[in-house]
Amino acid sequence: MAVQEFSTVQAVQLATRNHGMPLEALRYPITPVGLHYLLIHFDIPAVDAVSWRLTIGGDVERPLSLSLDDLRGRDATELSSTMECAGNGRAGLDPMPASQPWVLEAVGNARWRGVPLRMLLDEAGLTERAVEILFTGLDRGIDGGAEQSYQRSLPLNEATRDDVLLAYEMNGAPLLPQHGSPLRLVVPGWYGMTNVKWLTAITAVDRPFDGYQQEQAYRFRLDADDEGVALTRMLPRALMVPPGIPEFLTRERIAEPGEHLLEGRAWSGQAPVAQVEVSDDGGETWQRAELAHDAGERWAWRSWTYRWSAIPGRHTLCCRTTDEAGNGQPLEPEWNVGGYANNSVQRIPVTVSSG
Ligand SMILES: Nc1nc2c(c(=O)[nH]1)N[C@H]1C(S)=C(S)[C@@H](COP(=O)(O)O)O[C@H]1N2
Ligand SMILES: [Mo]
Repeated sequence: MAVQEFSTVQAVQLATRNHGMPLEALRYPITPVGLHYLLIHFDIPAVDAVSWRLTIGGDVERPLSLSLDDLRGRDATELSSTMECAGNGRAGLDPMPASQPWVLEAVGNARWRGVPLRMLLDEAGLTERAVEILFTGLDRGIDGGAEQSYQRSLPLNEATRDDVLLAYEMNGAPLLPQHGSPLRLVVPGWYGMTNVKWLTAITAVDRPFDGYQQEQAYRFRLDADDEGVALTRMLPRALMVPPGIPEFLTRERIAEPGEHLLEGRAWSGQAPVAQVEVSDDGGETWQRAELAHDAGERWAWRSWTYRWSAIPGRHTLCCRTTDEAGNGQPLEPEWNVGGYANNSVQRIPVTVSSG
């Protein structure tokens, strides 16, 4: 995992397979599917949706094997949920940990439709022995030196929440191959890795799952010897649509003097968003932004706006959010081995022309 073993071409190879959401797409309340970010550790598996079955087994009274039509025949729930990769912000760490080189674009807000997981767990009947639910995807590969299927687990109290879905639709259409067709897990509020795609098996297990993606990856470790803590819910973050126009190669912003309506979105998996603030001097002074009245969907990002009077010169625009539990965003990131959970404030240098 040494930084020097990860070449520029390897970083570009990951970045082109796993695209981000261009930040101007923050303007859409629901991210169009093609603009939603993607993170695929291995290959997109070939799945025949007709012969595909989901098995529900392990420590259950009545194991189930369900086709897509069986699932579509159950009562459905639909909800909007913001999903963010735990590695979002990794490229802001120095040195950058060897992995998908996200700057800030590993996020999207989609409308998911599917069957509440809880309904199927009730049908199958968990036994007394069950302590966690394990989710297995059809994709296989090698990570951390070990061959594996992509697998993650959830403790029972999270797995049985009403809003945890087995989703077969994204934004009103069947899931696309890259987003987990025909069925994926959606766990609102948790970082992206929790939302297992290409589901093939759901297994009630009698001890905490210790697979690679649970116990090795996705832990916040300060150094290689640090046992660290497991990543779970998304930390708060606000992002803005970069104002003005970009220079092609550097993507540096040029804006006209005068009033600009800055707009963006904010979310937190810990508690509802309480406020958003904007700075145009690199974070020295902060002003309150206006939050839209769109708090109805708990797990969807909140829209915010701010009227910025741009005067000629160089400025660094920043935004940050605080949630109702008092969690905020630091000005500087904390380096960690995996490059996770860097929710330090977004900084956008803008040159305002003299008109
Ligand atoms: N089976 C499987 N599920 C997976 C992954 C994967 O590689 N394989 N990647 C996870 C990670 S790290 C993220 S951030 C989200 C990304 O979901 P998306 O590509 O639909 O945006 O899927 C998660 N589910
Ligand atoms: Mo991720």
